[in-house]
Amino acid sequence: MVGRNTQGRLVVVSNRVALPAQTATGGLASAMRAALQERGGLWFGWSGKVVRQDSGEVHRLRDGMVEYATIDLSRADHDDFYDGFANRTLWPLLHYRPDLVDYDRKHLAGYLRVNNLFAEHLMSLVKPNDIVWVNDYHLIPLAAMLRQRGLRNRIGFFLHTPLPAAGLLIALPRHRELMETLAHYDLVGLHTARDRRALEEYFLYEVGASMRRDGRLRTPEGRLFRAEVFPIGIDTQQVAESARRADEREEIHQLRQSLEGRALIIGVDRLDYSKGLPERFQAYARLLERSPQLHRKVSFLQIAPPSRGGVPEYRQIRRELERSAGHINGMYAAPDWVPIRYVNNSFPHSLLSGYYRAARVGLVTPLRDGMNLVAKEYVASQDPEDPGVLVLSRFAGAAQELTQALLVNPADTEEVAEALGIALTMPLYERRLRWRRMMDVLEKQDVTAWRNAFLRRLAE
Ligand code: GDG
Repeated sequence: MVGRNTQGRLVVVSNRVALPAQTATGGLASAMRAALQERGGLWFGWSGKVVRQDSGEVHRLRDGMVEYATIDLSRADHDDFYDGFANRTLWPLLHYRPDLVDYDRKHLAGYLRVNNLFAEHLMSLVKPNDIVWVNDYHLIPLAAMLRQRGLRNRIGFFLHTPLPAAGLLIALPRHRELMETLAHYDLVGLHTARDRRALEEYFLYEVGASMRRDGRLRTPEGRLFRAEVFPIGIDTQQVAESARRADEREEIHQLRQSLEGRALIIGVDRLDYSKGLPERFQAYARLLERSPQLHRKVSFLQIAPPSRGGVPEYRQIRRELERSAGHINGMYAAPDWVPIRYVNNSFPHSLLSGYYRAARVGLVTPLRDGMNLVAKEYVASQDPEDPGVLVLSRFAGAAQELTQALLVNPADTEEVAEALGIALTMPLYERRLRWRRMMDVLEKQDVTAWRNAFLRRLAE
């Protein structure tokens, strides 16, 4: 437990808030919920609702020691801030896709407007001793706006996406106005050493900051802040337990039955171009092309719940994948065998872990990913006696920790197809060995360790 009662409350700020009645999807939501339940505090963010006329009202809800405060967004704010600058400008930039960056001053204005709105509300919600933890690329300038209004509290920031090298960041028009605001935080957390180096390089060479002996960066204006690596983890024990229990469920029986002894390869991703899905489908097709002996012996299940449907690039990738899955099935399917099962639904976590456990191979091949929790969930869900094999992109933050996975370059179709072949035939003793090493890492660096490490550092 971190410093309960020694400081004020924890105030978590993120674009989306997981309210008590909602199932917390993803690691961020469950990590924050656990932290707040442990020490009490406040979670502030967008309600998820878009309204015609923003009433300025804060919706408040209390659940034990945790208070939730959310605001609605007007249509214009939502479109410019969320669909616009956050998801059409920053997301592609941070995922090394300058070709997809759509820059529009109107969107930037909306982004700043919503950050100002957040700051405005927070000023009346935050108490003097509270510690404030801001999350993700939607809210980069928030600390600067809070400082401008006189807030002196500890404020930390965690970036859940990768951070590309300075050479790429400068492609963003007016990048300094945005990036420099990071110096208003006391602590900036990133997933990997590469991301931290990118941040340091940017501040040293673009901003003209210097590195102090105590490891803090000092901007030319004299602002001091710290950037450190905190790789996010999962609730390892809970995922393992839920996978064990899922084995009893009807849905898992049905899946196993439908496989008729075939080896299952599984992929689970938000439908997002950063996840490398078209390349993954191609690699699977290449596997079938070069290994006729595998026909009818494998099945690839790709679960891909749609996300950010308001952004054109996401609608396009959805169409592209439908075509590709149809094409591959058309080429290879037999009356009694469908090579790709492509599912656009989302499933409760309790079921997902059962699906992971039923799969001989976890195929996680993002082109870029801050961490990738699916890779970790896949490993934690395995049966220790008969674990599956993880095929993992080198460009996921998780590859820094899960070095016993079969690491691949997702753009190299041949390499991914080869790794799939190796995974499908890997002997049991090697599978166990690799799995144990990865599980050791996941047990030690779980989500509680991540959160405590960040908060401890921020409180120092
Ligand atoms: C961002 C960063 C970073 C997926 N499908 C379903 C479902 N999921 C859950 C997974 C997992 C989570 O969503 C996805 O997390 P990832 O880490 O894989 O990816 P992003 O959503 O892009 O997350 C990423 C993360 O933030 C945390 O810092 O690792 O790099 O991009 O937990 O299980 N959950 C449910 N049904 C689904 O169908 N319930």
